[in-house]
Amino acid sequence: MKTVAKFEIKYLQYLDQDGKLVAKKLPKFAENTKELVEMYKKMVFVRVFDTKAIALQRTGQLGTYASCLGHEAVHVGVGLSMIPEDVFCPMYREYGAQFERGVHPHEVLMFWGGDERGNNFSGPKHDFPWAVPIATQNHHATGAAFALKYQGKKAASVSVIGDGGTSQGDFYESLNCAGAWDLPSVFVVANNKWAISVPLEIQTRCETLAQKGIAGGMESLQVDGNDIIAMRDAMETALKKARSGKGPTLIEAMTYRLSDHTTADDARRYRSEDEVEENWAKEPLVRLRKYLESKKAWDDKKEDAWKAECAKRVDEEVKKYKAAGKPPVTDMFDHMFANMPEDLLAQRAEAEEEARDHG
Ligand SMILES: Cc1ncc(C[n+]2csc(CCOP(=O)(O)OP(=O)(O)O)c2C)c(N)n1
Repeated sequence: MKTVAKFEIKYLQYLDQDGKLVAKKLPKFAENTKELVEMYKKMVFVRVFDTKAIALQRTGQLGTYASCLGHEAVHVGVGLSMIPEDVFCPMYREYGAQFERGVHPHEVLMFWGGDERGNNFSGPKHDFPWAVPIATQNHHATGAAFALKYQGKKAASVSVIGDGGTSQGDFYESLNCAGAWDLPSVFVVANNKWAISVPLEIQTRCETLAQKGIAGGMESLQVDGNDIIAMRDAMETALKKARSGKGPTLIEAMTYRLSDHTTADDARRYRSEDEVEENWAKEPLVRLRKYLESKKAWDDKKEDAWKAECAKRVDEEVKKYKAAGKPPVTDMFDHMFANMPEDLLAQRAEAEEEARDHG
């Protein structure tokens, strides 16, 4: 039998878990230590925000919340690589990317507090809101990429999906269209090893999730998703390629969910403490911090001052969230249809009357 096709999946990493450089040469942006300090500070901000959001939920001040603990390098890396004209199609825990896109932390809190006005965020209005049905955002990204190409714009779409989401039909369909039509799209898979309680080993028999992109006919690679330098570098390269008409890319970002799936979950019921501990040693903030310390660009004093500044900023955002007040009850009807169907119009009127009479 002859072989008719072969493929390989490359793995990109610059910093190992001890903050040591493992590549011969850094990408240009990373030669500038000041730039790396800024990137580190952004990840710390996301972590401070995330910790506060969990505290708010635990004290009954927020609905269910999906933590991004451990994912910071993936999301900040994605956000830093995008231009305003690109279109972002997130799932539900990419706060680092969204903050970069101009979404305010209090808008994220509003969303998780059950207030849809949080989805009418301050970021680029062409970005998509959170997609809780897993994998639908990939269709949105493919559609947006088609529109960008059709309009002749030099911009691309970026979606993020989890490892579990890559088992969905929507995921394959969107890759197939993007590949067949050479669309300007970057598909990020945040492989955090768990889809709620389903571990990666029983999710798929594929050695990598990146190879699913090969089936869609696109260049695909794995990246150390806890190494923000690798993440940003891979994203910038893929986006440049997409914007110049050279087609889509799939990036599998290898990371780990250090938190529960959401605040409604208790991950201790299905995963070992040893596994979690092992992954704390690989988390994204520590390795960049170690690298920066080795360059004398960061120390405990700077860390404490920055964390205090982040806490202050986050507290201001929490105040804005609390000051937003209750949304009108009609909000749950008003954002889906340009022309609402008759039965929903009737339900809307009923809800309005109920709210008027009983508050
Ligand atoms: C279409 C659909 N099916 C099922 C669910 C329920 N659900 C919510 S999150 C989740 C697991 C997602 O895991 P993964 O894609 O790995 O992303 P992660 O949350 O780990 O980042 C499931 C099954 C959903 N939201 N949408």
